[in-house]
Amino acid sequence: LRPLMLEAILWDVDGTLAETERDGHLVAFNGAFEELDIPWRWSEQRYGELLRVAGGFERLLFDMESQPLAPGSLEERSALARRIHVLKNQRYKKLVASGALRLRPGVRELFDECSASGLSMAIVTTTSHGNVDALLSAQVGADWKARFAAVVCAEDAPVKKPDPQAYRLALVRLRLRAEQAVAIEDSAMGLAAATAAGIPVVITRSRYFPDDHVTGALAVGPSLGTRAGWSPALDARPGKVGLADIRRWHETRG
Ligand code: XBP
Ligand code: MG
Repeated sequence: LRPLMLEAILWDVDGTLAETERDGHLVAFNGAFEELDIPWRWSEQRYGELLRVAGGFERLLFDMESQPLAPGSLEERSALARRIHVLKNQRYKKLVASGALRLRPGVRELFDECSASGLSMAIVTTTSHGNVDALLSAQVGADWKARFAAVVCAEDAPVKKPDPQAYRLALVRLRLRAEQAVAIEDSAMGLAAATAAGIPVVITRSRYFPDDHVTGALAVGPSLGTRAGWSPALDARPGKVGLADIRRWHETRG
C-alpha cells in the first residue's frame, strides 16, 4: 500500500492565524461589559485562565459561575451571556476590520505556497463565520474564501474543541481521510480536537499557550516565521517554515 500523501492543510484561526485573543476578543469582551454597564472586567491573566473553555459564550457562562455580581439563575445568566456575546462580536469585527490584527509571521507565505502548488486549505475553528470573514477579508482580501476548499466554523460544528466535530466535518467536506491532512493549531485543546479526528498536528505556540503540553504533535515550534526553536529541529538556514517542511513532517507521522 502506498502511504497517503498530504492533500490539505487545516488551519485553526484564533491564536494560529493571528493573535486574536489578547488584542481582539479580550478587548472586545471588556468593551461589551462596559457598554452594558456590567461591573466586571477580565484581566489579561484571567482571560488566559478562561481560554481553557472554548467558545466565547461558553466562556462567559463559565466565568459567571464564580462571579458574585452575576445574576443568580441560569436562565438570566444565559440571556446576559448572549447579549454580551453579540456585542463582543460586533466590537471584535470592527477591530479586525480596521486591520489592527495582522496575520502571524509565515502564515501568508504558507497560504501563498499552498495556492501556488494546488494544495487544498481549510479553516477549522470554534469561532463564527462572521469573525473569520472580518479577519480574513481585512488580511487576505474580499475574495479570501476562494482560497479555501472548506470553511468550518461554530455554526457548522457547534460542539467546540477539544471535541473533534469541526475536524471531522472538515474531512467530510474535503472528501479526505485524516491521514491526508495536517492541522496547524496553537493550543492543547486544538491538538486534542484534531488528534481525536485522527489528523496529525503542527503546533505554532501562541501568546496564551506558550507551554501547553502538546505531546503527540508532529512538530512544535514558536512560529511559522522562523526555522529556529522547532522540535523536531529544522535545518538552521534562514527563512520560514514552508510546505516542504510540513510534507516532511507529514511523512514521519506514526
Ligand atoms: C478559539 C476560541 C473562540 C474565541 C472567541 O477558537 O475558543 O471561542 O476565543 O470566539 P479557535 P467566539 O482557536 O478554534 O479558532 O466568541 O466566537 O466563540
Ligand atoms: Mg486556537
